Amino acid sequence: MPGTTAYQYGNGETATTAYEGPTYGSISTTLSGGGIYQDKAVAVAAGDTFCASAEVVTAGAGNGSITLTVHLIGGVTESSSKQLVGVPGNNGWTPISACVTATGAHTTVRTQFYPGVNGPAMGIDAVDMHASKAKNGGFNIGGTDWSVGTGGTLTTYGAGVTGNDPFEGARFGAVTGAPVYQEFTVSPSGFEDYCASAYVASYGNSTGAGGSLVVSLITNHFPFPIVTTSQKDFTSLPGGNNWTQVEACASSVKLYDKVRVEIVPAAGTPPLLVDAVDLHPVLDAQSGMNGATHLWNTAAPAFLGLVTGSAAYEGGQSGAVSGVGGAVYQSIELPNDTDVCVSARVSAHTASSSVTMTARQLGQSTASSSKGASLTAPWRPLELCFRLYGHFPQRVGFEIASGTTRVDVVDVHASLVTNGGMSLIRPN
Ligand SMILES: [Ca+2]
Ligand SMILES: [Ca+2]
Repeated sequence: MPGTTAYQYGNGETATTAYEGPTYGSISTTLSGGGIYQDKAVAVAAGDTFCASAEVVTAGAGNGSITLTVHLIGGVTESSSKQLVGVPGNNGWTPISACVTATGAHTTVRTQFYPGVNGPAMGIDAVDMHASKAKNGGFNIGGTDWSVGTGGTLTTYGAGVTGNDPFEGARFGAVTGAPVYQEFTVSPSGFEDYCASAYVASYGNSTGAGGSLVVSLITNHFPFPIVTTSQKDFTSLPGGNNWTQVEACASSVKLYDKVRVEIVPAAGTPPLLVDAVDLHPVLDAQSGMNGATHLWNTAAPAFLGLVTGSAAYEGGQSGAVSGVGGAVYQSIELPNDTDVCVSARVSAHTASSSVTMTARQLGQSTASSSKGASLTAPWRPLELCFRLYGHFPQRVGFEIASGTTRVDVVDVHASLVTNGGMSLIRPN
């Protein structure tokens, strides 16, 4: 865009290290509306939803600002944005995301970043954009597409009404009394995992809302359907604009007919606020590591166990990976020139641990992308994005550097953004 400067930086070239992989993007602008974007031709119908996310930082010292917008172009443009101000510098990488839902037809989805005009250069990495099955997941067009359980309420608000601003876009949802949910039929029959994420908060400036994000895979079976569920429970959420991201992934060993995503408010707590609900199928299996891990591979000397109860991030169990120098992975086979993003939650099971989440093409010594982390007890999200060349499987998983690390909600999915890792380097 006019007035915009864009670079790709490698590690060691600036005070900022790439969030993932060897390089990150850096942009600044002198003109309003300046920035970078990428268009993807998609036949968009009313109700279709797209979610974009990335990691951003002020490149070097300072506290810059940046806006991520998903535009639906062709016809009357529809957009949703998330602005961050006072973004930390150096290596204070911060997640950003937005979801847009079409109310009419469009031809193109545009993922765009606008740095603050005349502000410091902003770093961008791990850019992901994909279709979400959850329609109106941003509640930006009111309560459309959501069902409310008996005795429950769903109210949507814009900024400046309740003491909370939307996490993204124009509005957010407030849930009381019963679950709000969406259910859709999988055709002909699903055999994939589904992962969901959402941002949640407590109404007003109170602290204390709680509840669950639930993903269910439903098999029609007379007289009662078989429901395989995974859920992320949360309590004592902060209010104001302190939105918390939660994730859950469900796996089924049976073919299923329907998928449901639910936001369940806890009884006796303030209204539960929700925004940016994203639900999508994933390319890996046993993504939630809930009770079974036999589809995960181990490379010696790695060991994969399960931890339960409060040690798990969601769904009752998490994986626990150990064995320094080994790896726990799945082989993902994809068409040539596919863009893929991977996210997961990790936490130290021992007092501290370190692990590198890696995508590595079979036969290549250089990883397609990787994201290392030194961990203590709190759960941390990790993300990476890569572009697949050639027809060889990618090993996606965790390489173990020290201690035992808990892993959960391992979400491998195709992205509609090309080179989201900002490191378009072909393997040798
Ligand atoms: Ca919203
Ligand atoms: Ca789990």
